[in-house]
Amino acid sequence: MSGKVYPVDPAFAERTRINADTYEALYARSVADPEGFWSEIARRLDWITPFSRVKDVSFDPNNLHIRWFDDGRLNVSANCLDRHLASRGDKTAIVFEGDNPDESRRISYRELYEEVCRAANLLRNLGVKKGDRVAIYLPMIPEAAVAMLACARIGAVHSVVFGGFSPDSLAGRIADSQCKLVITADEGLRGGKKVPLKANVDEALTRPGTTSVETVLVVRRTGAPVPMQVPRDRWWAPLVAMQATECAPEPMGAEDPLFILYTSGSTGKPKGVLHTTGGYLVYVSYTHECVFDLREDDVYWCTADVGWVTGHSYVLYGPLANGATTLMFEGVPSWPDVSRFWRVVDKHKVTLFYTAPTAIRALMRDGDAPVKQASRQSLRLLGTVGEPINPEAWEWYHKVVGDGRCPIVDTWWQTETGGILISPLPGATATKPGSATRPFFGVKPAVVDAAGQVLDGACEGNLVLTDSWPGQMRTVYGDHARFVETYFTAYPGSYFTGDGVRRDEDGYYWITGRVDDVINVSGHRIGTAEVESALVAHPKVAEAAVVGCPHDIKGQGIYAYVTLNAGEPGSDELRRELIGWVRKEIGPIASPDYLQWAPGLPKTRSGKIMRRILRKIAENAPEQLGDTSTLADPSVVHNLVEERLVR
Ligand code: 6R9
Repeated sequence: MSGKVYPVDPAFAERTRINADTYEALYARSVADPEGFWSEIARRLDWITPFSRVKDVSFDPNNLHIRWFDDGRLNVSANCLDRHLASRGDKTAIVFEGDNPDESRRISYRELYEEVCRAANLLRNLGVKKGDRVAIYLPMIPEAAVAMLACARIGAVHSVVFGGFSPDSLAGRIADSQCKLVITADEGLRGGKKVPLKANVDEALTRPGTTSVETVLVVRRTGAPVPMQVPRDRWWAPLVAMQATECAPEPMGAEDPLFILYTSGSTGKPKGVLHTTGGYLVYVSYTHECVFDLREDDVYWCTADVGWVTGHSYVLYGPLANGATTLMFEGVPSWPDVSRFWRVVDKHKVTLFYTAPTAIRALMRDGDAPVKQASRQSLRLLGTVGEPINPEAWEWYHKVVGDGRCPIVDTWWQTETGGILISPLPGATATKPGSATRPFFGVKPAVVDAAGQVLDGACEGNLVLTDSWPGQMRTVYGDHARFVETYFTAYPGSYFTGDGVRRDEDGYYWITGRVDDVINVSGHRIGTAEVESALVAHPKVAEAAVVGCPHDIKGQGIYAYVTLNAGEPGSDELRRELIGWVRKEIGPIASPDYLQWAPGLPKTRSGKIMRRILRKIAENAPEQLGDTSTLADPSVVHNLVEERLVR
C-alpha cells in the first residue's frame, strides 16, 4: 500500500455540484431518510404516472422483497431519447469508433430516436410483446444500443450475451429465459480478427431448449456470406428501414423487468440477474452524473462491452438518460497498436474516461511512450471498475495517462448492484490509490466477520449492505429461491456481496477481492464450478478442481487441477486439447492459464475438495498450506506441491 492521499483538486471542488461538505450532509440525509431523498432524486426522470410509494423493501429471507417507486410508470427509452429531443436533438448521443481506426461515426439524439423507433416497430411487427425475452448477441456497434433501447421501448426484456461467449454458453442463456428472438450480426470484428457470431447462433439453436426462438435478426457488419435459414433468419437493415420513425413507448411499471444479464456465481450455472425499470434508471443516471461530474459538453468514454453490466449501466443507460455524448468502441486497446486508446481520446476529444485495471496494467507494461504519442489534453477525469486496482497501476494511470491533472474514481459495484455503490466523488473525496473510498448516497455498507458479527471502526472482513438502493437486482430470473439463498442467507438481514473488504481509520473501503468461488479474470467473473463442469465433460477427464491464482495483467488467472481417467497419460498435447475444450465450451475468457495433472485431489473424509490447499499451491505458497491432517489422503498434497506449475 502506498499510503498516499491525493486531496480533492481545488478546481473540481469549486465548480462541482457536490463538495466534501455537501457529500457529508447529503449522505447523512440519504441514509436517515431514504424515502425523502430518493423521491427527490427520482424526479430527474420523466414519469408517465408519478409514483406515490418510494421504497418497499425487506431483506428478511422469509419475506424478501425489493420494490422502488412501485406504482409509478415510465419508459426507459423515452427517458433516454424522447425527452432530449427538444433541447438536444442535434447533440451527438453516440460516437462510434470502429475496430478499424479509419471508421467512426456520430449519431445525434434525433437520429438515434428515429432508429430506435424503427427497430421497436419492427420487433412489434415480428410479434414481440411486453415481457417477451430477446437475446442480443452483437459486437460493440450502434445497433447493439439500438436493439437494447428498442426492447426497452416496447417493454421486451433484453438479455445481452457477450460476443465472446461460445455457442453452448449462448444456448444456455437463451434456454434459461426462453427468448423469442435473437439479434446478432454476420460477424464481429475485434483487433482485426473476425468473430463468427451468426455461425455461433446457428450452432446454439441446435441445442436442446432453444426452440422458443422464432426469429433471428442479422445485422450486416463485415459482409461475410452467412447461411440464412428461411423463414427464421432475416436481415436487420432492410426490415428496419421499412418502419415508421415514430413508435409509442410502452408505459412500464417501475418494477417491470428491463433486462436480464447472466453472471457467474460460486455454484452452478450462471444466474440471470434481473433488473427492473424505475429504480435502475434513477440509480444509474444519478450515479453517472455524480461520480463522473458530468457536464453538458463532456465526451464520455467507457471502454466496457455492452455484454457486461458496465456496458449496460455506463455505456448506455446512465449516459443516455443524462443526455450525454457516449462513445462506443468496437476494438481492443492493443490494435492496431498499444496507443489506440489515447489516439481515440485525442480524435474525439474525450473528457471522461472509464476503463478496467486489467487494461491499465497491460498498457503500463508497454511503458509511457505509446501514451505520450497522444496529447490527452481533453481528459479531465479517469475512472476504473471491475477489480481491485493495485496502487502502482493507479499511480501510473494518474501520473502518465492523466498527466497528474485528472482525479481518479475507483468505482466498486457488481452486476447485482446495477450501479456504482462505493466510489470517490471527484469534487468531494480525497483519494487513496487502491481504495474505492466511500459509499455513494443511500448506500449502507457494513463489515462482518465469519460469524456475522458487524465490526466497528478500522477492520477487515466480508462486505455486506444493510439496506437497499434503487438499482439493486430484484431476483434471479426464474429462480427466486436461488436469489434469496445466494445473497440473503449468509448474513440474515443484509445483502452479501461475496467480496472481502478492509475499512481503514478514515472510513475508506479497500476491496480485497472475492471471498467465494468466483474468479475475477480481467474484470470478468468466472465461476470455478463452470470451468470444472466444462472439464469433466471431456471424455478423458475423471475429476477437476479450479481455483484462481495471481496474474500480473489479468489480476487473477485460472488454475485447473485435472485428474484423468485411470490409465490415461497426461501429455502436453492433451493439456492443450483440454484448454481448447474449455475455450470452446464457455468462451476464450474461461481458458485455464495453468493446467496441472493431479493423480489425486486433496479431499476431506466427507469427500469435499479442499480448495484452500489448492489455492496455496497455485499461489506458489506451499509453506502456507496449513493443517492437512484432516484430509482423507494427505499424501496427494506432496505430489501436487512437487509438480506445481508456478514457482
Ligand atoms: C461492475 C462489475 C463484480 C465484482 C465485485 C468485485 C469486483 C468490481 C471493483 C471490484 C475492487 C473495484 N470489482 N469493481 N473490486 N474494486 N472498483 O465489475 O460487475 O462483473 O459483476 O463484477 O468485481 O469483486 O464483486 P461484475
